[in-house]
Amino acid sequence: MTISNAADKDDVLMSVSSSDFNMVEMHKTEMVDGVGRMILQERIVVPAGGQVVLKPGSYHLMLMKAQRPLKAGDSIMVELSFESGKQTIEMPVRKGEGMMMDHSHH
Ligand SMILES: [Cu+2]
Repeated sequence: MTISNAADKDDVLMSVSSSDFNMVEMHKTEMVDGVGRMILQERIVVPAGGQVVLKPGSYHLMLMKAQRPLKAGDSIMVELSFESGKQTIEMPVRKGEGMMMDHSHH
């Protein structure tokens, strides 16, 4: 997922929520001593005229505790709260997408 900011002023993604999940977090994977660690992000800055790419191994959204069983082909709604306003997007559920990582250090 790519978040673009066409404005001439930085925008900030401040929080993310979904009616389909009880817990949604913004993370960034960083290499710490050669090990990929997920760091909780309080906010993600989208620079003026720039973009932020959300993908495995970098910034990503962590959707946890689904409120209903989800399978490939379903879609979920995610609400992004930016400094400039809210935006709701629909995302498809895909199988085997993303990185399998151990969250036990959270
Ligand atoms: Cu994560």
